[in-house]
Amino acid sequence: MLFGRHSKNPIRIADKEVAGWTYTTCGYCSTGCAIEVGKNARGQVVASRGVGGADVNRGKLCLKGMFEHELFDAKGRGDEPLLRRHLGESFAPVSWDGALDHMTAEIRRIQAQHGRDAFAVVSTGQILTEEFYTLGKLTRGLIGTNNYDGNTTLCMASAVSGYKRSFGSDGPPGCYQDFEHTDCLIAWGSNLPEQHPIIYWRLKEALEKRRFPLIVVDPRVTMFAQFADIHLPVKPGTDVALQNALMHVILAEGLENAEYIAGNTTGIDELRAEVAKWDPTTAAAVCGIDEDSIRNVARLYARAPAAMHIWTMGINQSTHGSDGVVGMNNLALLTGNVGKPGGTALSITGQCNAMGTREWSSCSGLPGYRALEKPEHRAEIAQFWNIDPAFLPQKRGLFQTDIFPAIETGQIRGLWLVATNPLTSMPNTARIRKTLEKLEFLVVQDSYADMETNQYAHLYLPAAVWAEKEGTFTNTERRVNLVRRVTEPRTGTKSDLEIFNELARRFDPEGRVRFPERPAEVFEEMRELSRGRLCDLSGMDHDLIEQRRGIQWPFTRDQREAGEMPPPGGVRLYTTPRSFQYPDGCAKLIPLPFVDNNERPDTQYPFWLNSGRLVEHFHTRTRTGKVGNNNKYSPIPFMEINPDAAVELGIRHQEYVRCVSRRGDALVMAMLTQRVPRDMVFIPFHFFDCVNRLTLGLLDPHSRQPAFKQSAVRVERVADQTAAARLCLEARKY
Ligand SMILES: Nc1nc2c(c(=O)[nH]1)N[C@H]1C(S)=C(S)[C@@H](COP(=O)(O)OP(=O)(O)OC[C@H]3O[C@@H](n4cnc5c(=O)[nH]c(N)nc54)[C@H](O)[C@@H]3O)O[C@H]1N2
Ligand SMILES: Nc1nc2c(c(=O)[nH]1)N[C@H]1C(S)=C(S)[C@@H](COP(=O)(O)OP(=O)(O)OC[C@H]3O[C@@H](n4cnc5c(=O)[nH]c(N)nc54)[C@H](O)[C@@H]3O)O[C@H]1N2
Ligand code: SF4
Ligand SMILES: [Mo]
Repeated sequence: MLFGRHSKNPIRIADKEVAGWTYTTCGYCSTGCAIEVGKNARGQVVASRGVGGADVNRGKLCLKGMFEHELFDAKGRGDEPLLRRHLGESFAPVSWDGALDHMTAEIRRIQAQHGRDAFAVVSTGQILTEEFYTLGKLTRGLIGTNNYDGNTTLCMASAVSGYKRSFGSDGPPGCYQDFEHTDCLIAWGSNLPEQHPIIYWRLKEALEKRRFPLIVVDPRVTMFAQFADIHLPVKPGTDVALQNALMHVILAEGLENAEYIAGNTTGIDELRAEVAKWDPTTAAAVCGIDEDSIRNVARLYARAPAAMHIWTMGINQSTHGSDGVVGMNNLALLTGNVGKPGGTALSITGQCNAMGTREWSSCSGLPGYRALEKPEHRAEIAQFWNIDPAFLPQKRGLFQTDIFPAIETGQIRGLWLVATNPLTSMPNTARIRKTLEKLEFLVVQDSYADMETNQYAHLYLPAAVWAEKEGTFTNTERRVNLVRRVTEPRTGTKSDLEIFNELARRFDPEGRVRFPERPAEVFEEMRELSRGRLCDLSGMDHDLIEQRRGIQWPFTRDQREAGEMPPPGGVRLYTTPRSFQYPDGCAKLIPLPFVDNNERPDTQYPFWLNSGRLVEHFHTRTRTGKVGNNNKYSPIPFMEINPDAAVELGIRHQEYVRCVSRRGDALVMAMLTQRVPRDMVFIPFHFFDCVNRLTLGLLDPHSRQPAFKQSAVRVERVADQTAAARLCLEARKY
């Protein structure tokens, strides 16, 4: 195929000779793009393309989706289970039966010697919902440990906690179609163009049809901030102060929706008393946003016929993460902006299936948004699974960020990691190393054997990846999408579902608890359990989901039987009066006193350390680090630093520097850019032994999510640039 000039140096794209395309769903971020993967006549996977008829992406894909087919055969895939008795030894191959027998025996030994909860499980937001559900049944129903959580504690825990506190349940109430209806959008701590490029494209399309104010709250001048009508460069970790001031103006100027508040909420008097303290002058001194801007934004937001918030990690990853979510919910409730077209508080989810794990994994509760704390929920699930209800714990156990400290103290002796790489993704990784060394038994179940945490594993289980498997993902707007199997699992690997099922047979040889083998059958169990719940998907099945290119929940059996087909986009929650999940149907307005507890810059460590992502890479690069076209853009660790700060330190563009915090140091290349203020550096977290050697990761009191975006560092120029370049090149790994 030829592009551009046809005579001189035309751009030539090789014909991939695709013989057939298979429909599936992208496995990177939570946007939920429908993707088709092409195979040639020899059965080799050769191409990816967007699906035109899918409401989410309408034929588009971002840089990651476009090359996703390359990851099946990427370097570093595991080919066989590996075992070693002691960490000092090298791994030896072991059969699947040998591996799973050994794992069962070790779990039983640890539980017998130290109690059931001494074995912990940490999973992910990146496997299929059917796999989450099955892992939950195995962990809660057969293994019986309460120390079971997911990497979502690093990611969406604050959103979950904030939704639960405000609305009585998790579940993002809005959808992408809200962009088409809103009259004002505030985006908090989200770099949408890079992290959710296709949601951003949906927003841009809506803006091209109909102008409305776009307000971006982010201490960095991201591409999103540059594109905004108003950029509020908030001081790190102070969003709650800004939210309180916005509420102060709304209430002081009588811009609230009194009728909605009276009919649908409780707690207005307590909220009023707290926000009375947050006049714009007081708040400006804390959050760094001038009082005129605060008033202007409050009026724009409250006077808009429909107004919405979106947010991502700039809010969640903070010591006030859960409060920041409640703050947006408060603003939405005060102005009656919940459950109406264009009026919502929509958390932009992170991982492809972070929603699936929230709904079905049993990590923080029981399937279908049920709570361990409620006896009737425990009884329902126990009966459905055919287990003794007394076997289930009566309250949730430790969060991921508390499981690691419990390993330090010897309370937890064994750990099973499913699709997560804490040695790169947790804060303060020097501490994580020491923690992992203490484990008597660590199992790593991952599609790639070269992921860093495997350095500390006793047993490695090679899992099939993405569309080598079949099942569903739920995206940001509660849309259940189907991942169809495109290609067989790589030789030597097993799907995560199969691994869970084989373990279940070992823990329950009589087959007392049912563990269906086919993903579609697992989905049928979830369908039954979802009936009457907020996340009701009882009207769906795999084929219908594929046919409709994804279906948003709720979609009930009654709707299906009545012949009511789900609309392509635009299903919302809490659309009728008093339909919140608290017993009285009202949402809670919650006062948010502000506590300033971050590690702040001082004379010794004069910079804020901010961290996050780049469009071309996904997380710890086990996938994008090996895809040529993605890795080319940023193959080595770097840091954004303001040119004025760099001049003072004698640092030139692209020189290597050492970044030092109270925890450790990291070598990075300095990129001089006005994107960061003078007192801040930003380091992407994709690189091993890099930014998370520096981070403190103080925890949010409600969600236990770490404040990855607020630590203090100093920056030193490295004298020997050649040696530094060599070290950085070595560290790039791929
Ligand atoms: N390309 C790509 N896309 C991804 C991912 C990826 O790794 N790569 N990961 C996916 C996942 S799991 C997630 S969770 C999402 C994350 O998506 P985002 O949250 O959009 O990405 P981040 O870069 O982590 O952080 C967003 C912004 O928060 C800002 N921020 C820092 N501190 C504050 C603060 O105190 N207040 C405010 N208001 N903002 C602040 C940062 O400057 C940054 O620009 O992306 C998903 N999409
Ligand atoms: N400093 C800093 N740190 C951060 C963040 C930040 O903004 N700043 N963000 C945090 C956030 S939001 C997140 S979500 C976490 C992510 O942190 P992690 O979850 O630890 O990072 P990933 O690289 O996504 O790890 C997922 C692993 O799953 C494997 N995998 C992929 N698909 C499959 C599969 O189908 N089966 C199996 N068994 N394995 C599979 C991948 O190879 C990879 O090793 O990082 C957190 N850490
Ligand atoms: S936006 Fe997200 S879901 Fe869509 S192609 Fe890119 S990574 Fe995949
Ligand atoms: Mo995330």
